[in-house]
Amino acid sequence: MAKSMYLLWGSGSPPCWRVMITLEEKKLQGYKHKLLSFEKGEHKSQEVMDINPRGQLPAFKDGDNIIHESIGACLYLENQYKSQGTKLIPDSPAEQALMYQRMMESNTLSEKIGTVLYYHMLVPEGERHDSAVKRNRENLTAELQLWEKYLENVAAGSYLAGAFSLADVVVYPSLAYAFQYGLSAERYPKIAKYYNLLKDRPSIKATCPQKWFQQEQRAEMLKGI
Ligand SMILES: N[C@@H](CCC(=O)N[C@@H](CS)C(=O)NCC(=O)O)C(=O)O
Repeated sequence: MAKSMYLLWGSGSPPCWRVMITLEEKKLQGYKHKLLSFEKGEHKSQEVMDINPRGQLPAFKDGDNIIHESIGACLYLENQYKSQGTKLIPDSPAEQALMYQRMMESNTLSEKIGTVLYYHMLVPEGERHDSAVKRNRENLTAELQLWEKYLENVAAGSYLAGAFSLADVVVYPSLAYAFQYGLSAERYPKIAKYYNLLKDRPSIKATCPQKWFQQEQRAEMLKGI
């Protein structure tokens, strides 16, 4: 069954990582995949555009079924393979509600991390406005403080919505990405504890972006947030 699946992905991309973690958790190893280079613009290739007309990664399909949104792909895999591997959507209404809530809130988290990073990456230094830099950083700080609260009682087996779930699959890569870009573990001790509790989970370890190990130094764009 995994043989009918094809994932086009880029290393270091949190949305791609989500899908890969889900495939591991659902014991779907053996799926076909291709690593593409953002630097070389391979995400705009015809092969990607045929699956995802936005030219973004991940681009995923299962047979003729295309799901080119990472959260959609994670939900699809859990629903298609409910009884296989880890159960990623809890049964209890309270935990399920929390899981969906946190999972969808990850969109805001990713957007706020992206706003700070892309402003830095895309706007040349002399053209940056202090007011925009300040506002973007303040918005991200407020967002991270919220996640710090959400993770107040984090412990082994007690993650974003109780046991490990799709909420963690979806949120974890964005938080790991933030640390990769210099987020301070001292300022966000609960997020750091969460990061450390999950970093050696087999599905996460097996799929952790190789690109991050190749960098000489971590980037520092989120330092001081
Ligand atoms: N909402 C999409 C976002 C995908 C996305 O933004 N992918 C980035 C990599 S992290 C990308 O391909 N960027 C290249 C571009 O937008 O041209 C999802 O969750 O799958």
